[in-house]
Amino acid sequence: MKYIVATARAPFSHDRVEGKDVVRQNVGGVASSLRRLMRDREGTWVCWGDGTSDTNYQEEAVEGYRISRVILSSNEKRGFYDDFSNGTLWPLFHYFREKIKTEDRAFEPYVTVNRKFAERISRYADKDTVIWVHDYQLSLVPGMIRKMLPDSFIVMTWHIPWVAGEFFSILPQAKHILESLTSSNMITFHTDIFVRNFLETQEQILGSAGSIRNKVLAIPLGIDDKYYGAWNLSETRRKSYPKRKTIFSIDRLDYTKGLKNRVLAVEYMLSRHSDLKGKFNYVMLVTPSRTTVSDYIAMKRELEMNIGRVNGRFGDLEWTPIVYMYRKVSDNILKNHYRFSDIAFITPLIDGLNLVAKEFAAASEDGILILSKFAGASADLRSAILVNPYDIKEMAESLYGALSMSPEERRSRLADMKAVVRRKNTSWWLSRIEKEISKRWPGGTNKSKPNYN
Ligand code: GDG
Repeated sequence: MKYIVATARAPFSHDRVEGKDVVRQNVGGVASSLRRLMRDREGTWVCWGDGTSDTNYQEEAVEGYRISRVILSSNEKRGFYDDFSNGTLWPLFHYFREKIKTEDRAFEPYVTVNRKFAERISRYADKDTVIWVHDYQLSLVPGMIRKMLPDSFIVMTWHIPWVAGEFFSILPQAKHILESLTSSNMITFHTDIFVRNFLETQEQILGSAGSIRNKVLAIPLGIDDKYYGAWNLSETRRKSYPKRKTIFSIDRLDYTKGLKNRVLAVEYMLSRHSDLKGKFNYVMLVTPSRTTVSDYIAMKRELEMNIGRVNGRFGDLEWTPIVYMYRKVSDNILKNHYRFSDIAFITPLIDGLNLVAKEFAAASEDGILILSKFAGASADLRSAILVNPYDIKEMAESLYGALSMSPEERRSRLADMKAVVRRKNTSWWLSRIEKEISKRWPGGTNKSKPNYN
């Protein structure tokens, strides 16, 4: 089987820096899983060339596959990415009703860009190719391809939540998007809840859930457990890690991630337990994201104000409760935090999956995971301490309890989670998807299969 993979973001980009072209890697688990698939299979990865030098690298051969970059004008970028994908679809699919922008203006560039992707894909497709489209930015691509290449085999993987049908119908273009998605041969989500919501939406809007039931599947994305579990760090690094108990989190700066509520939970805990002063640090790493979208700029200001208040209220010359860092860090630094933190505090208000939770479970030496029950990953990580991210008191109490959890309970919870992330890892995810493709498209799977382990 050959693949054409389509994602909005590229696995890496080329930027012009001080007169030279430099490569910028894009962080994120989806990119690394797909890189692995493409390395094992010949094929093409169609993506948006968002680097300042990417016009010079529209087609590029890497590690045995081809990258084909779609170039967008600045107006197309604004309409497709900032306005419709991140200003309309992202808040819609995370239940942020008041943030959904429904002006029709942005839909046109979204259609144009989706068409550019579909045309590019059709240029490379042949009868042996699986076309694997990813995520909400490219929701119209399956429908467009179906018209251009009626016999093609299309898989759609949706990485964010799917909401209840009634909520989805807020979107003026709801029917259009749904018709496109259901023209895929297979659609995968990360959880059973999203599958149920999707089928119910289909029934409400198109009236035909029965006919697509067997092509909609929950196959949660896994992580590369060996990569996160492999330690190559000297004892000096360990010694340089804070002596106090450490609570850790890393998230893109996004209103879905529940950052402010976490700060409020730490504040609540400190206001009730004065004995905790000086005893821990909350290391809060926040990665810049969608920095040109206005909501994100305002949110950063609000978050920093809250962190400042808590540090001002409880900190002193010797102790800053919340150590806040707003930057992207290297994988090694991230793995170091995962390994040595006592507690990971991962409490999104809602999340399609949340790879960070799984990465922490794989890498941690002896840590505790406090996880939002509204993160898709909570369906797999049942041994985490599951919390409601809207309940500040409950979060504060869970944190307080975690700070004094017995070593036996800590180890047993972590061992359970490690077993899950090891079993349902990236290889498992790719094999499951490939197996489901084979069932539905026997003619297309006569080629030899790689072993992903
Ligand atoms: C979407 C869905 C779903 C982040 N900052 C740095 C860094 N990261 C890496 C993490 C992790 C990834 O980025 C973030 O993944 P998440 O799953 O936590 O969140 P989203 O970006 O919102 O992803 C989500 C996902 O798609 C996959 O389907 O799980 O629900 O919203 O891998 O490690 N990595 C490094 N430095 C950083 O500063 N090195």
